[in-house]
Amino acid sequence: MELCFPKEFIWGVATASYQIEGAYNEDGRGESIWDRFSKTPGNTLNNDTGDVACDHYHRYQEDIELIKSLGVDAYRFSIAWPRIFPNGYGKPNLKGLDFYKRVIEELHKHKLIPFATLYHWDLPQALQDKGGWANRDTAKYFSDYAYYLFNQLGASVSNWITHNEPWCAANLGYGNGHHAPGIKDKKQAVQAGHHLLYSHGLAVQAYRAAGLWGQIGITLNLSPKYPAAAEEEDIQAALRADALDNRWFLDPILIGEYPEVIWEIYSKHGLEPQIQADDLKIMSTPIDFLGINYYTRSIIASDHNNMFGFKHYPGKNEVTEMGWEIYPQGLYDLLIRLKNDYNNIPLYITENGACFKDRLINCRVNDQQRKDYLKQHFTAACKALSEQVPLKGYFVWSLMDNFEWAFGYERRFGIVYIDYPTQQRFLKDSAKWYRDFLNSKRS
Ligand code: IFM
Repeated sequence: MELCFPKEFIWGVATASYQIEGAYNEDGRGESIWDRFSKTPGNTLNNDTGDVACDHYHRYQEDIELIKSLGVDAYRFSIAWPRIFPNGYGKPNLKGLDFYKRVIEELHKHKLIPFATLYHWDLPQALQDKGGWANRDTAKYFSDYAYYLFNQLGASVSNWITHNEPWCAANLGYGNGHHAPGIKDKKQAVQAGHHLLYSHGLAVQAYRAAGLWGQIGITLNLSPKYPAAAEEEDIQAALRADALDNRWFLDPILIGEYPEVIWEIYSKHGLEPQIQADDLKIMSTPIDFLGINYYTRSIIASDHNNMFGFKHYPGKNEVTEMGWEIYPQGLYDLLIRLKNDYNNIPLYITENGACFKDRLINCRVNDQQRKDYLKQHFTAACKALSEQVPLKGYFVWSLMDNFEWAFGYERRFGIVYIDYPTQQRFLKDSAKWYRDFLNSKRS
């Protein structure tokens, strides 16, 4: 397998600010929507919050040493907007900025390449009080925040990701309310999705205006859709599901249009987003790469009781602790499809990994299933690479167990185990396997 990954291929691990940092009220950090949401009883499993999380804010040096010990090339992390602008805009908080300067400095000291995500869901609560992503002004505040960071950090960070999974930020945050800010309003969800993509375009333009030499892209959660049966109805249903979940985000960015089939359905129900003349042009400002978060596939059958005319079917394979079917072939299919449909855009897998019930026994976590999961997905990526897919790198989600949003700390995705009461870190067997895999490639 190792033979098919070129020498310059970038291997990494990924995390996100609210999931690991803790220090929720230190050094001038403002409140985020996730502070507010997780502190509202009943919103997260066991009412867990990110107040302490992995205490990475205080332990970042130890954590970066750990990352280095894995032998990876790069580290993907996110920047907490409310640490930089506690109210979303206005006067920057230099102590917050200084934290990320120190993280980046430490990464460079260890010869690790930083990949910085600007938005991984921790919107300043002050902006939510004005309507959050459903308010168009938030897009402008986002691009100002981005421009500030490009100027402050752009000389030492050359890989930028505007948004992580805008599908989730819009649909889970404003549609079904499972995520912060916990709003259940389909119309707001569609509008929020539009503003997220519009803010992405503005941020890419800001990056170009800053005259920097690095690369910028966006990360989407993508899940290929397969018809439940080889019948026309299910095939059409799967295409609609793909247009709704994947193309609704891919096409505006990479082609400059929304898929018509979904636009029509939204319009019929008065749900289409309000858009202004140049929005799609701005949203499709050329990017340097597309980030893909891949975890599973979907199986789709036709269902006329549903607004979009489809329903989900369970898969036949083993599932992870999240209930997500393990389907590495889906990663291969997705990579091939992105290459073909989107003009060879350079790709990074910015997240791939799995949640299992881990047990720490005598300082060891034997997570054979996670090892298998990673091995199978690496193999799928390898197969795609051998078919000329322009895949440039692969980040395992996650470096360490962390706050898994509405599922709190019960769901573990890390290759490093966190013993939360002591904050001790333990390499799981999957981390050792990943380290050995990387070492064998280099020897
Ligand atoms: O933990 C999340 C991450 O924040 C975004 N992508 C999916 C992961 C697992 O659910």
